[in-house]
Amino acid sequence: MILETRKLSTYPFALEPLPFAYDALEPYIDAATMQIHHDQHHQAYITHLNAALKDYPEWHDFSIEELLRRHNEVPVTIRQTVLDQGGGHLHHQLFWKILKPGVAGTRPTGALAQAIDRDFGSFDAFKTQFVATGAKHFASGWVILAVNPADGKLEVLSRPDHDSVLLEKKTALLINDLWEHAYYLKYQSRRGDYLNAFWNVVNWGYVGQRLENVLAGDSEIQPLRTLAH
Ligand code: MN3
Repeated sequence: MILETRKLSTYPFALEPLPFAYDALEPYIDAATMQIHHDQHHQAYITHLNAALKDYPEWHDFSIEELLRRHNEVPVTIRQTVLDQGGGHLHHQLFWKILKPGVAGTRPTGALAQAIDRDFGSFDAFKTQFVATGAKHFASGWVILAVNPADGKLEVLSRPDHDSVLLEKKTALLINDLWEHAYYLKYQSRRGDYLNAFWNVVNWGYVGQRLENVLAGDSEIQPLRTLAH
């Protein structure tokens, strides 16, 4: 099982199945959006990423996190593709794990709840900031609850396109997709309604586990391997 997971995490990258049915997040996220978003948009990022890497076997045993963090070493001919399509793959892979049916009304617990109270004042204040940051973000991108592994501090930010906070040495704990493909079929221009509905489908257990992993020193910000070449 561990080997399978590791295999999925390097070239050729593969689309993992959704861990629930397309309609499982109704009425908050509709089935048609989930199917198109996962099967077509996420698959397209993976297809383009693999196509770009195909002729560069020296990069085939790197995880997507490593490829993004080392983008300045990736051949310039595929560098922007790795950032764009690879960032899209990384973000969507995380996004599907953050979503969960049947969790409306749940909230963070443990270390995550404490960190949110410490850095935002309260859970409600955090949610307000997350929604406001997502609502005012111009055009496509992501709204992100990030942690800085250096000091454990949480912050809410937004980034354009598929720009990953890994490049800023931070770890994304919770993300929401601000691209119109994520909400337009159901919400059209009402991005704020989509952002508020999101709270009904957040897997707080998984988000909390991500923070605990970072606090235990097991973050995606590992020291980079020394390259052979
Ligand atoms: Mn998307």
